[in-house]
Amino acid sequence: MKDLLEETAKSVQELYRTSIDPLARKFAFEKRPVDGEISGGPLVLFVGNHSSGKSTFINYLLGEAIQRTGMAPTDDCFTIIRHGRHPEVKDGRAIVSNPELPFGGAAHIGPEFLSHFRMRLLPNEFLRDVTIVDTPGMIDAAGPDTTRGYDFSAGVRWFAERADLVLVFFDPERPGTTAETMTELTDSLGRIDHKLLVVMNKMDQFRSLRDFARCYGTLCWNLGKVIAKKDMPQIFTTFIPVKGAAESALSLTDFAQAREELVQEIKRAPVRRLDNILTQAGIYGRRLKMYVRIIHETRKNLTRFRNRLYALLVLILAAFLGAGGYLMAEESWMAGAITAVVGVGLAVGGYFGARELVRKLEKTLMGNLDSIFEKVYKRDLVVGNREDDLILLWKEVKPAVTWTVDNLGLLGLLRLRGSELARLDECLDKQLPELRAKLHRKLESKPTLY
Ligand SMILES: Nc1nc2c(ncn2[C@@H]2O[C@H](COP(=O)(O)OP(=O)(O)O)[C@@H](O)[C@H]2O)c(=O)[nH]1
Ligand SMILES: [Mg+2]
Repeated sequence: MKDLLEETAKSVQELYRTSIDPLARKFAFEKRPVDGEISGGPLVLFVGNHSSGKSTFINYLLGEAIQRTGMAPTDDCFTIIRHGRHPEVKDGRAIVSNPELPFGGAAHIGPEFLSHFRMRLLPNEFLRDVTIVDTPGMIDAAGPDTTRGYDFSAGVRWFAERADLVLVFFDPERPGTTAETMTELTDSLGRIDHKLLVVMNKMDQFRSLRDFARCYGTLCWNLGKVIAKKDMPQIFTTFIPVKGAAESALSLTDFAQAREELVQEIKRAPVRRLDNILTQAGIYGRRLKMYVRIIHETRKNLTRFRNRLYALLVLILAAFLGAGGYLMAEESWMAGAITAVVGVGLAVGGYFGARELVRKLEKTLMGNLDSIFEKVYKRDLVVGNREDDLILLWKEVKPAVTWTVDNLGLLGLLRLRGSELARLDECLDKQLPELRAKLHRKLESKPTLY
């Protein structure tokens, strides 16, 4: 599996380098995942409100009491739990400054975050294939983050974007907090639903089946409010046997079974990782494509207008110079010279006027980006059923377009060449799908991995 992951990561890095990076650089597009992140290995993120049982579940997975657990918010750290030959704890600063680890990007979340960030290396077999991230409770973050002293949401988002599996934990006492927790996750991401698994934990605490049904209903209702897609994420109803817990009123066999299924899902993280490396490259590539197409179209409108203005000025200048020359030769030297000078004056004044007009048009065009998007994607919006996808993508791409143009100006960007777009298309429509097909063929020949 490790070999397959390395091989895929290498192929994808190569695709980035040949077909994606040159265009992204040319158009100052946002940074792609760095090579270390691509080859970083499977990551499973645990989120949810405090005391929903995240740390207890992690200890259960590892078969040893690694993380502190308890009813009070016991832990306010993001903890990466990773395989290492000797037990060791590293602090945030050491983690982000180590180029061999794929977590350097977390430095951007800020120094306060780093003081709530640590890594535990453990010689635990389970961690050979999966790295786990435990997080502090989420619910306390529903309001503005004044009490924590660091940007908790940014931390969760950063990890959620990179994770291959995001487990969202809830417990029966707080099914109503689902909406806040999910909003926090989905709002700024939108694209993580494929890796979300919802875990309704502490099933052993229900007093009756009615109690359970009510709670499950509340959870689904809240999920429905925040998940736009038709398909619900999978919900695992489970519990972890803890010492001293009261005897359960419900039969627990099924819930124990669900726990084993959940463990299997976590063990499959490497397979998800493979898929995600490709998906991530595809999403980045599609975003880049939309971004350059919109910039290209907007820039084309502007340069066409500018060129026409300049052509008009040249015409005016030529007409005056011509008339001046004619007057000089045929009528009077003075009249000819005056006409030529007026012509040059008009052209110079016109040039500055034209520059102002071009600037104004750039502003207008940038204010009308939505209609430019509709024009460029007219066909795709009408035919095929990709409309929602495209509009969602545009929502993400638009701020990037605005940011670049605000900073560099449309005319400060170079022209998009057909061959560059063709190369990107080839990567998105041919090379990436081929890589995926090849991968699935290889995985099918190793059914134990599924
Ligand atoms: N009865 C019961 N208690 C649990 C279960 N999972 C966790 N707990 C207890 O709930 C408390 C909070 O768990 P913890 O793992 O610290 O929650 P975290 O804040 O989400 O990491 C601890 O006292 C655990 O023993 C469960 O499934 N059933
Ligand atoms: Mg915990």
